[in-house]
Amino acid sequence: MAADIAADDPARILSIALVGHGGVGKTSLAEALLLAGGGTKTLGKGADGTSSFDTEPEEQKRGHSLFSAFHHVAWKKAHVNLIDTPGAAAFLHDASNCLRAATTAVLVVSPNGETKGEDGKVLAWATELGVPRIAFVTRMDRERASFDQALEDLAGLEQKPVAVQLPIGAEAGFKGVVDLLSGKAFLGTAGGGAMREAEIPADLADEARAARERLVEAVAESNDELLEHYLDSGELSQEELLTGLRQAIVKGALLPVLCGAGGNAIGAATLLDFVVDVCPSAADLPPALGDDPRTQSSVERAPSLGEPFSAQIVRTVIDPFAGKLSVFRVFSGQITADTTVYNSTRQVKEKLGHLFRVEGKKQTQIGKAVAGDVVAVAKLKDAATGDTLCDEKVHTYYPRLRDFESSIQFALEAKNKGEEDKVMAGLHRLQEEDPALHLDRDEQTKEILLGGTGQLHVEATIERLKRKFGVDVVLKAPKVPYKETIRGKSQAEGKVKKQTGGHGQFAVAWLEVEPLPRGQGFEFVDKIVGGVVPRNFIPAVEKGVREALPHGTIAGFPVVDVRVTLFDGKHHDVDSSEMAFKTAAALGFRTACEQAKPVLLEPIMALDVQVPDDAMGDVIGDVNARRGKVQGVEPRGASQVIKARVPMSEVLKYGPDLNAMTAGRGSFHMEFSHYEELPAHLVDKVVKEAKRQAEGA
Ligand SMILES: Nc1nc2c(ncn2[C@@H]2O[C@H](COP(=O)(O)OP(=O)(O)O)[C@@H](O)[C@H]2O)c(=O)[nH]1
Ligand SMILES: [Mg+2]
Repeated sequence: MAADIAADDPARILSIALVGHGGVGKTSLAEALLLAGGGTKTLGKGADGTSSFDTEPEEQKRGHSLFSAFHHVAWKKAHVNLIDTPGAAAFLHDASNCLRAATTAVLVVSPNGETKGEDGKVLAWATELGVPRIAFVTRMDRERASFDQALEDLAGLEQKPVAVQLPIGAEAGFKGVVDLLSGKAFLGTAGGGAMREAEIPADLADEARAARERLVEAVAESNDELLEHYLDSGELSQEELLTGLRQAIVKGALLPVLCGAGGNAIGAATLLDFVVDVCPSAADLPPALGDDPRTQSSVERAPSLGEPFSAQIVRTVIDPFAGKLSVFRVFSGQITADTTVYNSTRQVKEKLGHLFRVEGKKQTQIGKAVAGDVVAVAKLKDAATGDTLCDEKVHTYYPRLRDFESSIQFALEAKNKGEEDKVMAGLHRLQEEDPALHLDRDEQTKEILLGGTGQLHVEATIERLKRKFGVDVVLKAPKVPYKETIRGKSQAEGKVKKQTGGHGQFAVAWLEVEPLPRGQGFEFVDKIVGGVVPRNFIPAVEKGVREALPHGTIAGFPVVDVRVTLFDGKHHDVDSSEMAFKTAAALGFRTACEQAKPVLLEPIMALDVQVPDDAMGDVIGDVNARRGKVQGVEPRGASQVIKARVPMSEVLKYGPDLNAMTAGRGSFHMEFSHYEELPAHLVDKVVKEAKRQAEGA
């Protein structure tokens, strides 16, 4: 197959990740790219189950992607991996992971003034990961579609947009694109993904000339050498233009903007042309930066075949029958099936089985994979998303992928009594697929706690648990993960003394507690002098404190942001033991905390609400009523974005309320921001509720 010949050479491998907010048209564009590349015969659609990307029932039911999906096409002797990512706020973490696999991120945007917070966010993540970026304005066939509007919206983001195409026609009359690089027009063809070459329509000729001029200038300005040459000669050769543009993309100096209508398969073939002709291939990118864990020095792994093999897992798919599939991007070297590799994240060797190319829901077996490619391996024992796989002998470690804190947590129980273990086992498997799920157990109530990046995330997880593992659960009211800390400094004695008859128990630990800055967690300091607590018992003291941390003195919430100093104590040559010191430490810690002005902390969310002008007053009033603080309002297209900080307990069911307030015209994005002290007048209520739950009411 042609695709596989190209896939032997990093210079001919490109991986594009389609990113952008939910509903903008990424999956439709991915289907169009697949059709154009001959991977399918007809344009797939999520709604009728023919999608190659939205293959899970939970995605088809909702009409949007929950997880990234992979496919590939062969185009002009290059191998192009297609990565379709989810854009919904609650699933954006998966886009973040899969961006790591891309050689170019394609920001898919709307021509109707609808950019959202998620767009800026994914673009910034791509920048952080060093993934070059371009933009594609889709749905040009829609009413009031405006390419200029999209360019204006993009100008609000960090990277300077520059048109490399112009749309031919608009709305229902949208027909194709003018390619400013080649000076040719390309028109969509009925039913297929192909584009037919044509003359630039006469009425667009002037506009195209001016736009090309702007493009040449922008490219020249992105590079000192080119600029000098351009100022001297007044032009750039075609070669200089293409190379200069490629360099500007790699540097992030320019954001080239293309257009089309993914839903009608117009502009997909011209996007592939641009990707292959202009975007950097895997070989054009700088080496990946990692560490060698043995020497603790940093290493660079170039995208070439001669380098030691290194790769990072970007996605894990769990199938209850077929097992686990780990999708990884090869950064350097090459790998064949049945090789033993080293997982430097888990510090274990793993034997690879067959290698696969992921094609939507299906996989095809391949013999090897080289630097730049994105492939999969089945049934790795210990590996999870984010892990580095490397040469068994020459080690590489890549930093973990971005962590996502829960912004919501639900307590849940098995619908059928006795299935708790099955629920827990299933959730553990799903967690392997989805590292943004947080699984916990409430020690007091014995409930399973499931945290995620949004209500939608948790609900979809429950649906998948049922479908894949056949267990049903009941979601209880969402829980707010309160924490406890102290405001003052205090010292207390923890003492264990049972010395009546036989072998006794004796330990005394004097502990001081004091607050640490917010977010610092826990620190243990040993200030024992003169051996009043023998060296060998000091770890037991620390352990005793650590074991007491999860259960604070106010309402049993975890204690954070404290420094605990062991500064004095007593021991007995015979009766002291690790157990005795552990218990004494826990007692001393609790007493010290009780005296150190303990307080409750509540999680605060960063909330962005996008609403039409006329709903702004209501939404701001409502944010204030929820103890929120509005930090600013920014215009975005025809609407306003209200940026606020609001306590989590006040926005557990924000979605439906916002819908009611704005008649469905508002949207929001929410994520965890930080912890703040719970206002005094609310403490009683939270403590009572926690006690009620602890008593199993
Ligand atoms: N008119 C029009 N609608 C489109 C186009 N592309 C996508 N859509 C529609 O927009 C909605 C969201 O598309 P989808 O590709 O799932 O968006 P995603 O969430 O970004 O993957 C669907 O109803 C599509 O039918 C297009 O080019 N033109
Ligand atoms: Mg999608």
